[in-house]
Amino acid sequence: MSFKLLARRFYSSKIVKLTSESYPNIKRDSKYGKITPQTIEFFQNLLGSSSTITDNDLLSSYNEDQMRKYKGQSQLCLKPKTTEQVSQILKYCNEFKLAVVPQGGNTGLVGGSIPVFDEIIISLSNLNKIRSFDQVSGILKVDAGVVLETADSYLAEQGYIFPLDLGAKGSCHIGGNVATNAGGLRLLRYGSLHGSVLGLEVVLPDGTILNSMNSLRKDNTGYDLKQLFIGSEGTIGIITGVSILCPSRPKAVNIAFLGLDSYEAVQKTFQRAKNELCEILSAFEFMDKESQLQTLKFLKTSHPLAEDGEEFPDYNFYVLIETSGSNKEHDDFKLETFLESVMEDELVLNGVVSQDESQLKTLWNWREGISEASTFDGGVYKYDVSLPLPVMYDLVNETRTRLQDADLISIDDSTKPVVDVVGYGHIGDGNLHLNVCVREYNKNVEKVLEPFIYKWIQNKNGSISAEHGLGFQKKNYIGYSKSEIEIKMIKDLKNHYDPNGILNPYKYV
Ligand code: FAD
Ligand code: 2HG
Ligand code: ZN
Repeated sequence: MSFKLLARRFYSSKIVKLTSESYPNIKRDSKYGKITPQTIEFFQNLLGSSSTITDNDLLSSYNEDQMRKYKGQSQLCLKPKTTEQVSQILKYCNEFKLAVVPQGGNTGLVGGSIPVFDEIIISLSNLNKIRSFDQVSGILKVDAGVVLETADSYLAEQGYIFPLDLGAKGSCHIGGNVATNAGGLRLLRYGSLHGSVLGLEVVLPDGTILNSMNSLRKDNTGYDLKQLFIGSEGTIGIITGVSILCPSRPKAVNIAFLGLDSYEAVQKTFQRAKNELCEILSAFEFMDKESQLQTLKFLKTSHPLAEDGEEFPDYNFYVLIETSGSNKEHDDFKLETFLESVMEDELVLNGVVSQDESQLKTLWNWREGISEASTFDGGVYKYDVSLPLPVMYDLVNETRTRLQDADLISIDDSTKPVVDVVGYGHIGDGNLHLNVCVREYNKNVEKVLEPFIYKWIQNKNGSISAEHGLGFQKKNYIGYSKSEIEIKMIKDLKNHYDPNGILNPYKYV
């Protein structure tokens, strides 16, 4: 059910441009120090040579994001193994005003984990131990660098599940998930990390270790400080440990993959699913036809709803419904009754239901694979937005029309930079993923899309980031979703805890 990021085999062979070349208005801030032979020596003594990476070939994968959109010029990547080492690193960097970028699994989609200039990369991948698990309460304590899938497999053995799942789970870190407040595929069931994270261990920019690895569900003693770091995208502290409440693993899981005619029908089916599936509904994801066609190029197998002899079915929208419960017979009956009724009412035109674990995975692939498939032609402009459901899909249509008006889009004509516009997402959370698939990154395309999309969202009282964060991509656009007073409070907090601005500069704060 997850995609370990592959060796970039789907991407164009074009060389990735440096972020500083793509965005020449951003200049390196001269207040930051530069690394010297003494700096390297200090870190080699602290961490050992194998955890102090200076070789350019080895650095390249840390300097580039997986969309091949952002590229930094860091000359140094540090891989601490303990919280104390993270503390020593930040203490030193703060003293010499050396800018740093925390990096988890580097699966982020807004350029937050990539240096813009020569910032030092602090990779958490060696801080990767499961610290403890309590069988009674379901509380898991881990180092920040534990890969999400590793934690979930560990929990599966204990009869528990990690309360977050996403397509990048084979690579992303729990620390990175918390730093981005990742939403994922089952937020509908398990809620946001703001609710399930019970405690954090964080190293502040001056090296202070803040330890609040609580096991308490309830603690009303003043400000809930951990919340500040959930979704802070590495701008105010480095998360080194996470304590999180995990639910019991459902024993019965079903997937239905459905074909529908209109976005209207998608919304009505969602409403019906909530009412009729109630407590067993654990995911409700929607996909448009274009997203499935893009995924077809990537997965290269026939679509689950294709009839014999067909490669691809003819529906405008698709929905994936997951049910999770404890009694298979009960859940099967409930899902069947639901499907019969929505088909009778002609909301759903066709559908398949998984019969075993392998079919379940195949069906999820057609949803989880879209993100990576969208980069198939060379690159992608990604927008991850919260909008009121009734107008959500209008944004996809209007973006496509705008690109057509600018004569920038064609599936068949390879001289046009844009291949297609695809829309999909977590409809249960009011979260649309709008992906503009391009043959190569192109400033004319970017100008047509931005700030148009952000303004559109603001007019509809939406959010310009539902779950991926602001990072580098949306650094200039925070004002479309936050008020001046909110932005001032964010800056005040940043300046208070990071007066030298060493943590993740040039990003959204
Ligand atoms: P990175 O990409 O390494 O970093 C992300 C940000 O967090 C950066 O700003 C970085 O500086 C900071 N950071 C990382 N680790 C730490 C730390 N320990 N302390 C402080 N700051 C840190 N996101 C969703 O919300 N929902 C999805 O469904 C979803 N699906 C995805 C599917 C695919 C195929 C891909 C490629 C990405 C997806 N994402 C999704 C986006 C991404 O946000 C998540 O993959 C994940 O939360 C990022 O974790 P990471 O460890 O890779 O962090
Ligand atoms: C998803 O839901 C992820 O698949 C990624 O959040 C979305 O790549 C994207 O735009
Ligand atoms: Zn998502």
